[in-house]
Amino acid sequence: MKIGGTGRRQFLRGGAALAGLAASGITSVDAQESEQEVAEQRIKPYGDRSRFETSKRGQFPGFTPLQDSVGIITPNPLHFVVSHGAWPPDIDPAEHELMVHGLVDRPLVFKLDELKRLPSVSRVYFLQCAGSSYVTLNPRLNARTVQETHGWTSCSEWTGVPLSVVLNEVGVKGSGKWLVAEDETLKHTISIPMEKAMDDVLLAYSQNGEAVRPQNGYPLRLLVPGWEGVRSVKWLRRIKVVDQPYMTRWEVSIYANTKLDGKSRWFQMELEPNSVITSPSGEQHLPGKGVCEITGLAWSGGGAIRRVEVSTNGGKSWNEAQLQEPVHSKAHTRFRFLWNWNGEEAMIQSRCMDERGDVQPTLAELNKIWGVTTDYWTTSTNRVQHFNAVHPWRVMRDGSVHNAVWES
Ligand SMILES: Nc1nc2c(c(=O)[nH]1)N[C@H]1C(S)=C(S)[C@@H](COP(=O)(O)O)O[C@H]1N2
Ligand SMILES: [Mo]
Repeated sequence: MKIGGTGRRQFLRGGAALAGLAASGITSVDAQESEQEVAEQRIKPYGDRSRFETSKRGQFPGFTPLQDSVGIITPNPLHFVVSHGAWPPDIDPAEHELMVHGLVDRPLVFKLDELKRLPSVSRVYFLQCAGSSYVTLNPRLNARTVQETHGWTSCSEWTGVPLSVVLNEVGVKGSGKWLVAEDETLKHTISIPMEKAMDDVLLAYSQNGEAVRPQNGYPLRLLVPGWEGVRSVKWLRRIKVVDQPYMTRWEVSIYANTKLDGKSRWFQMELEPNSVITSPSGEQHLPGKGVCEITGLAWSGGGAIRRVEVSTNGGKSWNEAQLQEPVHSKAHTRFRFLWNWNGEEAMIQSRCMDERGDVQPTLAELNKIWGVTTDYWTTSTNRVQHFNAVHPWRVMRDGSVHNAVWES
């Protein structure tokens, strides 16, 4: 017997017609076909979440809903997004190229496929916008939830080629001390010192086991671990090795901190130790007194988190929290502390220390470091970056939780 066509559909149709299965009481062709469809509906070739799950990024400015976070990995559809006025370009990976040139021995253009043939690594790293506290710091914006106070930080397992592999391939000349990275939209260029480029920077094409998503830089982005997010250029298309930083738009404007004397601090690359309690957090509600798990995230551009402490009395005393293992360097670190709430008003907060011994400051300590008063953060007309003060939440007797950052 000859069965027409090669597809499964034709096979079923041909086979059934010849055998007369329907007549013999065996499942009919149509039934078999719809079973196939039903199976696809059940399994879903590309899965989606339950209709009861509604966690989402803030509409603008794309904050990760940290209050819903568990563990350390941010789901890709909830990774925060900061794109300066740019729509994600619609890049065909088969067409995409990365040019590496400038002060090098052999300028090269890599197709994406060629990059993927080079040795790759996978690493868990956080990504955070240095302006993460932009909303926290602006009382007019009245940030209430941890999504609004800290939502410009996320954490993923990134896969890609170490930038050092590609730089060694092109051969950096002795005079090549910096590089300038440029994106496909031509709206975002940034300078990165050679030392960091050769250390742990990735040319990342994958995030949490799938291709980096368009909003986050598809098909190729830089991932500059532990440094302010602005350095991690999305939709990367060109790297030029140069002899000095290029003072590009973003590094000398909003990603600089203007101090009280009118001078700006530029190139504040590394992100300081930071942590926040994600649950219970602003606008959440404790069901009643008794056992309550306090949990949150800690991270530092200086390396691995060594210790996190939780206070439930406004910083008068501190308790050591448990860290989720393994602790990755320059990654979100989940901490947990079991609290027995007595039903009275309480101020809860966390602070962390990284492997260098750097400790997250309280607001008062941060003010001292900067030589400012709290007014500087709240009324400054200049955007202020790198705010990493200990963040308190106030728990009321009715179980409601409120942002208390300006009370501390
Ligand atoms: N091409 C391009 N790259 C970019 C940006 C951008 O606007 N365009 N924004 C930068 C900033 S300020 C941050 S904080 C991070 C945010 O990365 P994400 O949107 O994947 O979270 O990307 C950086 N890379
Ligand atoms: Mo940013």
